[in-house]
Amino acid sequence: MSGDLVRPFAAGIDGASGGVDPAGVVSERRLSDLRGLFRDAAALERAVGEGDEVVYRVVAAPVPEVEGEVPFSVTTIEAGRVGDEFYMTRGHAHPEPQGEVYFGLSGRGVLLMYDGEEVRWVEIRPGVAGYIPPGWAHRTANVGGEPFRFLAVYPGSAGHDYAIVAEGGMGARVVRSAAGYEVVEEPGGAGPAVREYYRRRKKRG
Ligand code: PAN
Ligand code: ZN
Repeated sequence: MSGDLVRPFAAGIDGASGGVDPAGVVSERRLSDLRGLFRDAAALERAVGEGDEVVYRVVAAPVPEVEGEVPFSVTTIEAGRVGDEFYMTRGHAHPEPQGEVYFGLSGRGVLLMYDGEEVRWVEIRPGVAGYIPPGWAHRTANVGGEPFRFLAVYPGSAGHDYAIVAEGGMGARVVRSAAGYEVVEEPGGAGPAVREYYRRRKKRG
């Protein structure tokens, strides 16, 4: 494995376009990829029918997701809503309880974190770093009127578990309000199985 470690390099990070140069894997998520995640399923289906636009794009640097490496990527979330809920990422937990750092590049977003019991969130703007401790599932939402972009840096052995968020939720939703946005907790959203999942992983961390 260690023989495959990448050679030293520098990458250009373009906060205005979300580009990474050189780039590795680029992935896009459309509205239809986010079925089941927004509260207003009917509004989501209408939007899928009206063009199924790209909600976010992740451009990764060419660093493999293996132990010892430290992959990094830039996420761009477009501005928009499904019903009252802001465009957001699918959200995941790292099955190996590993931390992660987000760094705001452009626009304004909310980094939502959930350990199965407690919801925490921080606002990310250009120049602000958000810290995700081991054992906290995470999702970001664009709460502004322009694309929200951030750099993510995480251990290569962290892994990504999407099912646990798809099934158990994030304990809260980021929705429009008179003040702009608010984070609304959803008590009882996660069943005991989900709480146990996070509790177990947090201990291992
Ligand atoms: C980020 C996320 C990225 C997209 O790089 O993977 O923002 O979100 P989803 O992976 O939830 O679709 C990260 O947290 N990596 O670990
Ligand atoms: Zn992550």
